[in-house]
Amino acid sequence: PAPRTVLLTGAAGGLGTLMRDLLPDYGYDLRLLDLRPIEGEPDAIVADLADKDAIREAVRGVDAIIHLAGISLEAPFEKILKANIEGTYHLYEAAREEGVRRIVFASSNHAVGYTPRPRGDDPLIPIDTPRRPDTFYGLSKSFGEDLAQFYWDKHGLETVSVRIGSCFPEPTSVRMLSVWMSPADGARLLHAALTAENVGHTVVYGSSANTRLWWDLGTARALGYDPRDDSEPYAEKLIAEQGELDPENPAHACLGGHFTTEPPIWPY
Ligand code: NAI
Ligand code: 15L
Repeated sequence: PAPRTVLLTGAAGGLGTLMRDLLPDYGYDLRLLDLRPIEGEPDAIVADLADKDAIREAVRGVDAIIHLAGISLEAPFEKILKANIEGTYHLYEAAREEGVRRIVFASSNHAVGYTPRPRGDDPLIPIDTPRRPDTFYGLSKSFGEDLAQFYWDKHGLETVSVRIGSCFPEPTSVRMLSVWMSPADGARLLHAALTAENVGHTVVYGSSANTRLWWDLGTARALGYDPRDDSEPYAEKLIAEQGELDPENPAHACLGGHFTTEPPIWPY
C-alpha cells in the first residue's frame, strides 16, 4: 500500500516549509521534526538528529520518511560529521529498528558538484557519473547515498536519493535556470519517490523540465515523475541582470557552481 503517515525531518527549513504546504494535497499525514520549533505547529517534534532515542521515537509507526534535516550549506567538517553523517546514520538505524520501509533522502547536486557542466551539444550528465563532491557538505551527501545503498543491500530498507538542484519559489541566478526545481515539481517528485514500487536504492536528479537542463531526469521519470515547470520564462530577466555564464569563470564551470569556488557557509 502507498505510504500515508510520513515523517518530514527538517520541516522548519526552506524546503520543509514549502513541502509542508504542498504534500498534504497528495493525501499524506505529515509528522514534522526539526531542531527548531515551528510556529503554528505545536505538535511538531523538536529534536536533534544527534539524539538517538528521540529519533527512534519519532520514526515509530510511520510508513515512510522524507529526510531533509541537516546542514544545507558548507560548514567545518566536525559540524557536518555530527549533523549530516552521524545524524543520517541515526535516522537510518532508527528506521531499520522500527521497520520503516522507505526513506526519501535529500541528497544534492553538490555530491557531483565538480562535474563539468555540459556546454553546447554536450550530452546531459548521467545519473551514474562518478561522484565529485565540491564541499564537505557535498561529501556528506555522497556518504548519505552510500549509506542508503548499504541499508538496501544489507537490510532491504528502500531509499530514493534525490540530488536536488535548487528548490526555491523562483530561480534567482543564471545557473539556477539549469538546476531549478519548482516547489510544485518538488512535491511531484517526492510523491513519485514515495509511491513508486520496487525502488531498491534509486538515485535521481531533482529539477524541473528546464530548457537549459544540465542532467538526465531519466531515473526520476522512471519513478513516475512528470515535471510540469520550466525556468525559461525567468531567463531573459536574469540574463539581462547577470549576463550569460562566463566560459572563463571557474565559478561557472561545474554543476556545483560557486560551491566549487566560494561556497556559502552555514551561519549557525
Ligand atoms: P534548510 O537549512 O533551510 O533546512 C534544514 C533544516 O534542518 C533546518 O530547519 C534545520 O533546523 C534542520 N536541522 C539542521 N540540523 C539538524 C539536526 N541536527 N537535527 C534536526 N534538524 C536539523 O535547508 P533546505 O534548503 O530546506 O534543504 C533541506 C534539505 O535538502 C537539506 O538536507 C539540503 O541539504 C537538501 N537540499 C536542498 C536544496 C534546495 O534547493 N533547497 C538543494 C539540494 C539539497
Ligand atoms: C544545495 O545543496 C543547498 O542546500 C541549497 O541551499 C542551494 O544552494 C542548492 O544546493 C544549489 O545548488 O543551488
